[in-house]
Amino acid sequence: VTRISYSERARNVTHPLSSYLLRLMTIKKSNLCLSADVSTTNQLLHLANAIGPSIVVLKTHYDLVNNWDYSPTHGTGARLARIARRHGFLIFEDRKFGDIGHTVQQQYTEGTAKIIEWSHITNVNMIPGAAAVDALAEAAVRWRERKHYEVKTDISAGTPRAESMADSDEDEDENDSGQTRTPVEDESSTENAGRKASIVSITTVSQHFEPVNSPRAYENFEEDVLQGIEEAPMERGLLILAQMSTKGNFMTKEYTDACVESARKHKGYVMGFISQETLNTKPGDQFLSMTPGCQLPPETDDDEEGDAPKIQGDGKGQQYNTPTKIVGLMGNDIVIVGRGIINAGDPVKEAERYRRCAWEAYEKRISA
Ligand code: UP6
Repeated sequence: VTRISYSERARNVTHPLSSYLLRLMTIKKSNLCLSADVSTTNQLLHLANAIGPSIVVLKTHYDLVNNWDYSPTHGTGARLARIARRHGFLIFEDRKFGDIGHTVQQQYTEGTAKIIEWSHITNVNMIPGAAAVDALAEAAVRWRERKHYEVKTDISAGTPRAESMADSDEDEDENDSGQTRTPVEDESSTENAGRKASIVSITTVSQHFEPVNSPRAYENFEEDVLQGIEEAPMERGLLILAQMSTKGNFMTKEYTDACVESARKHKGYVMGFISQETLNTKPGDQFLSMTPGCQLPPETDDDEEGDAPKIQGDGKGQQYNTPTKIVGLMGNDIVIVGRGIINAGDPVKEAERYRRCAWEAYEKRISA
């Protein structure tokens, strides 16, 4: 269990997206990922907008959404990407690829969903072997090269950036939370120079950024925080499904060790693991561990963590631990919470309760 702070790790980690995420965590004081397992586009975008300030990662299962819109510029993925940029969080499509290398490459970059276009992070179930990781890494490099080329040609053509999910349209209906929000950057009107000038560096802002302790404090979220968050680097990252939260799963220690070996081979692409414990065992390992299977007992009057008995599982194989155990004891970096937040009476308030608990567990860990 590491006692090194997220900000220090951000300075040392090789993967640009891991570094960005660790800085985001420091600025937003959040190590919370929302698992947005809902069945309509509206529900998904509404949740993303409402809970965006509390989270650093939003996890999707795009194939749970009945009316997922596949349009590369106006579809669900593109709109989600805009909300992510606005609130400062990364998107993680929990695709759990698990096939031969050639097939996973196509599933990642082609087909209906074109996951690589809108999702910063995805994951792989390495049961078919490490070749699936090699293949996804190769696909990501090819994609990155193509994007790089597109941006260069687009800049010379006079527009500030080119992403498949161009931000300049007037489509604002993801604001169906009822709140009107100003986009962080009006990309349609800025030139590169203007854009750069409007982005305060993360270090500058983290120096004067006050801790956010209540939902109220988020009222000026955009002004106080978002101006300090640069856009996510145009890189893609992978998490390897090294351990599962489910009862009786077949992920042996031998399998988990092989996942770590594969991650070490692809430090520029693999950000870390979906796991139940930190898997940084060798000096120099800088992987993130993101952990599902997290619920808090219902809140009682005087105790946030709840005096109520621990929630054990969902009766369908899922097993739960509290943020305190996941982050404090097992040394994981990010807790992944789905139904614990989504099914609460007030999901926004509940997300804040999870954020506070997981963040306190982290603060205790690094100061122990
Ligand atoms: N998930 C797990 N356990 C794993 C890997 N992934 O629960 O080992 C995913 C599920 C779901 C989310 O696919 O999207 O994390 C957990 O949701 P919950 O908090 O509602 O149980």
